[in-house]
Amino acid sequence: MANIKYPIVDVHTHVYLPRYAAELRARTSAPRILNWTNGSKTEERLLILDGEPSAGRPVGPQYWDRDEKLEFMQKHGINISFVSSANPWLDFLPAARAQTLAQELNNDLEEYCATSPAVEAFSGLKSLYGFGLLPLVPEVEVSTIIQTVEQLKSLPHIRGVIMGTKGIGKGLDDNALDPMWDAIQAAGLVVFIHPHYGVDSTLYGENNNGHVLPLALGFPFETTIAITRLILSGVLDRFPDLRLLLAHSGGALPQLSSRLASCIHHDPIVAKRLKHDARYYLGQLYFDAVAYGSEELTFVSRTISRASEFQSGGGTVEAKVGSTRLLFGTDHPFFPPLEASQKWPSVEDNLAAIRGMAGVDSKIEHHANILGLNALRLFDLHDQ
Ligand code: 5CU
Repeated sequence: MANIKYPIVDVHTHVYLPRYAAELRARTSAPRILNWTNGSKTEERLLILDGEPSAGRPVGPQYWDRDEKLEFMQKHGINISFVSSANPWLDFLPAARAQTLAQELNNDLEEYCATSPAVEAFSGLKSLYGFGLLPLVPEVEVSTIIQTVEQLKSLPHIRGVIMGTKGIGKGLDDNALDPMWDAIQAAGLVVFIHPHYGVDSTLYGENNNGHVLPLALGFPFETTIAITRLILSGVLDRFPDLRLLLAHSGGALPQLSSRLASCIHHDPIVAKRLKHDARYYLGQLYFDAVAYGSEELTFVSRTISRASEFQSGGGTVEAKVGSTRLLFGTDHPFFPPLEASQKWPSVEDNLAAIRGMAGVDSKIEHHANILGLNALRLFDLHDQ
C-alpha cells in the first residue's frame, strides 16, 4: 500500500482564543495572565497549574494567534488541526458566566476554523476544525449543557467537545450527566477528555521537581482515573456509540487494564455491574498518540487490539482495532523548543514514535491511519 494519499492530522493542539485570554487577563488569581516585570523588561505570563511559581511561564501569540498555529502546522507538514481550548477551560467560573462564555467561545472557534485556508491537496477540507466547550461547572442546569450541545451541533467546523475531569463538580461518572452523554452521542460529537488537575503535588514526597511530576505523571493519572470511573459507572455500556478520545494515549489505562479487570471481578459491588470485561472497553475508545515513544505506542496499540478477545455478547469491536484508534497529536503550543529551532523536538519525537512502532513499520497504511486517516474517519471528514 505504498503511495497512499493521506493528510497529516493533529488532534491534540490547543488555543487560548483572544476572548479567553482577555478573561484570564482580567483575573487576579490563577488561572490568569499577568504582566511580569524583570528589570527593564515587562512580559505577559501565564499562571494555570496548581503550585506553579507565582510568575508563571511566558505566554504570547503562539497561544492565541491563528497565523502562528498555521505557521507551526506548515513547519511540521501538518495539513489539518483539530484545535481545542487549553485547560482549565471554564472550570473556574460561576455557572452564568461559564454558560455565556461557552457559547461565545464556540462561535469564535467556528469562525477561527471556518475562515481557515482550504487544504490544497484535499479538496473540500479546511485546515482547521475544532472542539467546542460546554459550561461544565457546579450549579449549572443540565438543560443548559444540552442547549450548548445543540449549539455545537449547529456549528459545521466544530466536530467535538473538549472537557476536563470534574464534570459539574462530582466527576464524569456523575449520573446527573447521563442526559449530556445521551445528547453528545446523538449529536455525533467526539469527546476529548483532557486532564488539568493532576494529583496532589505533595503526594509521597516533598522535593521540588518543577512541573515534571504534575505533567509526566499527574496529568496521565488523572485521565486514567476519570476514564476508569466512566467504565465503572457503566457510561460506556449505556452509551456504546459515544466516541471518547483520551489525551496522552489514555494515561496508564492500557497498562493497568488487566489489573482493573481482575479487581472488578473480585469486587462484590462492581462485579455484576458491567456488561463486559474491563479490557473490552479499550476497543470502544480512541487514544491520541502523544506518548513520545515507539514502545509505548506499540503497547497501547496491541492492548487496544486485544479488546476484541473480551467480547461477551452484544456490541462489536473491530478485529484489529489498534492502529485505527490511535491518532497523531502535538500538544502545541505546549512543550515548545528550548532553543530556536526549525522544528519542535516534541513534535519530531511523536512522529518518530509513530514511525518506529513495532509491527507497523512495513505497513504504510498503518502509519497513514495514525497520522491522518483515523482522524478523517473519526470526525467524518471526506476528501472530495
Ligand atoms: O505544560 C503544561 O502546563 C500543559 C498544560 O497545561 N496543558 C497541556 O495540555 N499541556 C501542557
